[in-house]
Amino acid sequence: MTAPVKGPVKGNAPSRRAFLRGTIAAGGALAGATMARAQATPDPLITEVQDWASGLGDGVDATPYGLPIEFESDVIRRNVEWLTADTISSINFTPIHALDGTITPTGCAFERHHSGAIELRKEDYRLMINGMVDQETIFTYEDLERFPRENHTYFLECAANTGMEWAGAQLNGAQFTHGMIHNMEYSGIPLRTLLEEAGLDTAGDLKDKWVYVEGADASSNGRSIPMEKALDDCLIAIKANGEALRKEHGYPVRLVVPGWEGNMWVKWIRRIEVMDGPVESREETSKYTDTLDNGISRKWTWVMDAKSVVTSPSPQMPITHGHGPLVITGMAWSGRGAITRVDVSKDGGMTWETARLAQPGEDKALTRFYLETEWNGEEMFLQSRAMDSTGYVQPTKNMLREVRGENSIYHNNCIQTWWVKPNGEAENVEVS
Ligand SMILES: Nc1nc2c(c(=O)[nH]1)N[C@H]1C(S)=C(S)[C@@H](COP(=O)(O)O)O[C@H]1N2
Ligand SMILES: [Mo]
Repeated sequence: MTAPVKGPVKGNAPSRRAFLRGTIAAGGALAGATMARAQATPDPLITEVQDWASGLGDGVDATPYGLPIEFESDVIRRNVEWLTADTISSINFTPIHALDGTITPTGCAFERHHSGAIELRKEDYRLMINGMVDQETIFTYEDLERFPRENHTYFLECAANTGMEWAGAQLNGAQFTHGMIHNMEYSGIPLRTLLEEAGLDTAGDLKDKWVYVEGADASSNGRSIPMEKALDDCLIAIKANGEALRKEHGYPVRLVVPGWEGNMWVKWIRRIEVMDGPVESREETSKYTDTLDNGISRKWTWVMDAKSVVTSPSPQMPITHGHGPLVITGMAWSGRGAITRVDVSKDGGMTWETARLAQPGEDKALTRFYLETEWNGEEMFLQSRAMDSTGYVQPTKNMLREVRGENSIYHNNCIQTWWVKPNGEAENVEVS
């Protein structure tokens, strides 16, 4: 068995040496067995010259733009066929169970569209700002590139993420229960800058003013955003993770609405109208609202509340190694601020241990957490519970149901439970 922890360990993690000592003490039989086996049958991977060391690799011209190596070909976006009638107005899911760190690799970042991913050349791109501005303005892509840019990392979560889990544990995998999320570094122009360019007096009285934003695709996906948010931190993004946006994420330009539900992040954004009220479009009335038990729907539920999930172990990431050191990991995020703490429970929420944040939580971005622990085949009901900089604590499913009833689809930020069995397999379950 190799060393369970490589490199320097920060924060409240056990030191590497303590960890190794623990391994030998607790998993002594296992470590001993591994060493004995190595002596009895020499490992050809160690004793023999392998193909990859005796031949030549690919030249630098073989892969002008790289994809993951074939051995990782199962780490892909997947959809759930029965969820939608067709793949045009549909969704797929980020393979969060297999990822680490916080940045979502663009090629496997989930997509959601209402009328398909369109192909729009930069040359054909136009962004119009109209309505209650001094100077109705049309920007080309090149125009946008001439404004000062900012870089920020934010998560985007579809309001429907975890939406199939309201009535009970449904989908057996973190990818499917929590994979309508991605976290990218955006380069873009503050929306405020462009509104000012169109002559909006941002120092004037903007109370009750809104912007209505829409995309160039057939669905247009129009949404109303209160002016305060529009001027606060919204970005007109032209790059994600350092490169041009992918077609499916809104090439060449998308709106970034930090911390707010994914539907507002209009892709292929073509128009921003300054108005003196909201439009009450389809996407903000019959969709993306939450109907309570009394039949009344909650509206303007823009902010994505604090949430977290253990990504490994999980149904798609069973424990396959032996007993002894186990790394439990997952991610946490909050649309209201930064993640300040994540607790992990192994007994369905009766007792909690504080996990180690890989980095201090960042504003409206994913935070990675780890709990380095020992596992000796005992059954676990694994949960994680996020806390954010406003003091908000992620609720249990039952707490959420008490307030929201069971009619909801959207905005389910409840604590998730994975039942980890003695054989290391995991299953999506509920605890009461
Ligand atoms: N123009 C346009 N923008 C859109 C959509 C769309 O269908 N058309 N879908 C929205 C929804 S519901 C979500 S969750 C996010 C998904 O962004 P992604 O495809 O980058 O994951 O885009 C939003 N922006
Ligand atoms: Mo969405």
